[in-house]
Amino acid sequence: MDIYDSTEELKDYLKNHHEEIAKRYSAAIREVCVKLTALKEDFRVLKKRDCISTIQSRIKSDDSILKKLSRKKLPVNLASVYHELDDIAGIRVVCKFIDDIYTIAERLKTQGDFEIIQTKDYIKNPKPNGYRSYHMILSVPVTVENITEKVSVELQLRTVAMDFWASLEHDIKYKKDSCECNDIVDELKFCADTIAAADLHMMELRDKVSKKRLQYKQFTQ
Ligand code: 0O2
Repeated sequence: MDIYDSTEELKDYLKNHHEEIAKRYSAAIREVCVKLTALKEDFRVLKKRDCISTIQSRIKSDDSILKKLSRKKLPVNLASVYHELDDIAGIRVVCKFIDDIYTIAERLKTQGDFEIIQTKDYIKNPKPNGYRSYHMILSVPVTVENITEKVSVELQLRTVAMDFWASLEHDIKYKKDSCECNDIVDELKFCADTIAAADLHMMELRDKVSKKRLQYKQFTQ
C-alpha cells in the first residue's frame, strides 16, 4: 500500500480517489441499513409499533479524516485511513425509547451478520458532559469489483431525546476549544440529565398505557 508522507499528498490522494473510497464505505453503509430496515419491520410485526424513528448515514469528509489523523497523532497515510479510523462510514439510528436501542443492539450481536468490533455504552455510562448514546463498531463484508473486504462502520444508537441534546450541544460547544467555561458545561450536563429522566419517564408511560390497554381488552372479551 502506498505511504503518503505529507498531509497535502494524502489530501490530494483522497480528493483524486474520492469515488473509489466512497464506493467502499457506501457499500458497507447499504448492507447495515438493509439489516436495520429488516429489524425495524420485524419489530413492527411483533410489537405493533415502530422502534426506529430515523436512520441517517454519512461518509466522513476528507477534511475531517485529516483532522482526526492529526488529533490521534496517526501517520498521515492511506493505511491509517483504512485500518485505524473506524468511523469513516457512520450510521445514526434514532430510536423511540431507550429499550429499543438495546433490542436492536442485541439483535445485531446475536444474528451474526456482522462482526462486532467494539461497543461503548454511553447510556449506562454517560460521558462527563452528559452525552448519551450507544456506539458500535461493526465489521461489514463488502464486495466491490469482485474483491471482498471487511469495512468498519460506526453505528450510533440513541433516542429522539438523546439526539435532541447531542445535536444542540454539538452546535453550542462540542470540540470548540474557545469555550470551556465550567458553568456552560454544568448547564449542558444538567440539560442532558433532565432529558435522560424524561426518556425514562416516557418509557414508564408507554408501559402504563399498554398495561391499561391489555386490561381493557381482557375486560371487554
Ligand atoms: P462526527 O462529525 O459526529 O462524526 P473518536 O472516535 O476518536 O473521536 P472517541 O471518544 O473514541 O473519539 O469516540 P466516541 O466517544 O465513540 O465518539 C465518536 C462520535 O460520537 C463523535 O464523532 C460524535 O458524533 C459523537 N460524540 C461523542 N461524544 C460526543 C459529545 O460529547 N457530544 C456530541 N454532540 N457528540 C459526541 P466525531 O468524529 O467526533 O464527529
